[in-house]
Amino acid sequence: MKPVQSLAAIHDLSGYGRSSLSVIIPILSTMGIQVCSLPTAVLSTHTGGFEGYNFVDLTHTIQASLDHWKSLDLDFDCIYSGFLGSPAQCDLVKSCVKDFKTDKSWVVVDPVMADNGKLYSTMDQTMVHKMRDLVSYADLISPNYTEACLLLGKDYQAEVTDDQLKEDLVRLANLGPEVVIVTSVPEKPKDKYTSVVAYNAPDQRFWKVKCDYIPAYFPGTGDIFTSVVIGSLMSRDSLPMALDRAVQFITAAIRATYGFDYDRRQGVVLEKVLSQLTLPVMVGSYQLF
Ligand code: PXL
Repeated sequence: MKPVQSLAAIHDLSGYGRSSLSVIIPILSTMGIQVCSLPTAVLSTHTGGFEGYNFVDLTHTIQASLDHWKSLDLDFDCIYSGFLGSPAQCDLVKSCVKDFKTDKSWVVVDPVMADNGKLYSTMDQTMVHKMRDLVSYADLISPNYTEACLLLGKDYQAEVTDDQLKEDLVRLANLGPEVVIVTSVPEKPKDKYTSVVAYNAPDQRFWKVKCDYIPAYFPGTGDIFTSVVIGSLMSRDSLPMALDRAVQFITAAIRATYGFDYDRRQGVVLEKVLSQLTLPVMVGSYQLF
């Protein structure tokens, strides 16, 4: 028996600015899960607001790493992909799923492509198209609302009703995943609330966790959110409990950061709140909707 559960993390490594592997590894390690990294790209900084970043696409290295892992007869309890360095990497993620997924593994695809209605600078429509195919291999996906609209081929809307959201969640689940979580959903009034919604296709239940909107954008919060959800589900929390834990953690991280006079491109001050992940989750605020 393995002493701890293991996870293959297919994400970039950004040197400066807390995102992707720089937050995924500490979060999941703190939650008792071994992270095995398959870097998709190496960047000097993430792409969220820094000019002139150095971007090294690692597409050509991935198959050889997968082959080596295969020769070691590895398997993973979770395969988790995020920021990909090229559209071709979607096929490499599929190959990783084929070779390393067991009956009990979870496949999580966070289709990192865009936020606030805009594609990130390294992303294009080919990536959107390939990502739409990749999500059909996932058990769980966690797009933000902008990415959800891209996957569904619709324009980003700054306002959305609950009925429209439910329709979007079901359409996303119809692409393949059992569980769909959508973050950064606009709520009214816009400058006061935001929410996370989820749909669990097997029992057809819709969940919502409403959160206070803090008027500051911090890159990397999507990676933090999905990592906490994964750690929580792998520790056998229910889906709404995992959502609550992740929302509470993100809220704590943003609150711990917001008070500093600080360059927000660095992301949230994860180091100040990481230990909260070892505490039991507080009474939640999730609801069916
Ligand atoms: O947090 C998502 C993310 C991951 N990796 C890189 C990014 C971003 C978002 O901007 O630029 C390199």
